[in-house]
Amino acid sequence: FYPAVDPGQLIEKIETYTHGNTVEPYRVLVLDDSRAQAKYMETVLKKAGMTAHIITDPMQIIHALEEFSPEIIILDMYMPGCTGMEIARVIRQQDRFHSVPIIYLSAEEDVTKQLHAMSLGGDDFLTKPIDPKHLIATIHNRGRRARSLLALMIRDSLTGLFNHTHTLHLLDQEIVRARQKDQPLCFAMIDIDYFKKVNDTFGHPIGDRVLRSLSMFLKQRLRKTDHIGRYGGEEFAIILPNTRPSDARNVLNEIRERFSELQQPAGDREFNVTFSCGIAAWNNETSQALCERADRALYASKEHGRNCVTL
Ligand code: GH3
Ligand code: MG
Ligand code: MG
Ligand code: MG
Repeated sequence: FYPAVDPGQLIEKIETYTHGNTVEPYRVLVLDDSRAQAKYMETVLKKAGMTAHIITDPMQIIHALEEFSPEIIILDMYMPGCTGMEIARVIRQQDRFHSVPIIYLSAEEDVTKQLHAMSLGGDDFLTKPIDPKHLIATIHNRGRRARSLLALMIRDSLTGLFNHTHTLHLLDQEIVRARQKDQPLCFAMIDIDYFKKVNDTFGHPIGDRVLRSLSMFLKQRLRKTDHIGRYGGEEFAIILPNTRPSDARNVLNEIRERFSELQQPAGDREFNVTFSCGIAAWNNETSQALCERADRALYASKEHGRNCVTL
């Protein structure tokens, strides 16, 4: 029933398929009520250099999504008590997994039924017994597209920084990490001063260029481990993991000063732009509470006359 896998041969095939390029292993979640089938899938996926997570009980799906955060999901069509399509619907209800590729797996050979299953939230349909090469090729195709789509979805197109939603997602992740590792964590909010005036005086395209200039500036001056997001129009958010409050304040003050000295070109004229900043050090609170405190600190900087950092 289960075709024998020759690991050596399989890996050779996969290397040809991926042109020897090393890709970050795809995280694949498999749900199949047959333990033997699930184990077999696990073997195939691992031999192909993927990270597999196997579940046999449909009730575990929500927990598995949370814990494993899969990039691709393989679902058995028929399980006791529920169908793969029902599970797909549950998966699709989660914002984060709204467009994760779902591959159905079944002995179902009726094409009409296959197409019906695909219309209900699936992306591919593979029939059992599975051809490992076909399975791996399908995962690679779906995975590559999913990753490039995701890369677009998490970024802001003007600046290339992380967008609002992803910045908050990263903040939640960093809070978990700070708690686990018992490390300090700082969150900073930046808002450009009198930006409306920049637009009014020099025009919107020049305003856009200032936003890109500040983005570049932040990227150059912050560490690789810091996360920079465009929080709103002319607001930026910075997550500084493993950073003490006084260090965060020093770094941002330095950046603030250097940026204010930067000459912004506008045709044959030049002008200067400043920003205000508010920092909050994580205090075992929720990300929302942390953001609110950073926002209040930013407001205090504005009240204080702008072009300054408040901790
Ligand atoms: P303050 O010092 O109090 O922050 O004053 P401000 O003028 O910066 O604040 P306000 O929030 O009143 O104005 C923000 C302006 O930012 C208004 C909006 O037109 C402009 N803006 C927001 N997004 C963009 C964008 O993507 N491009 C450009 N060019 N301007 C933007
Ligand atoms: Mg089954
Ligand atoms: Mg603003
Ligand atoms: Mg502003």
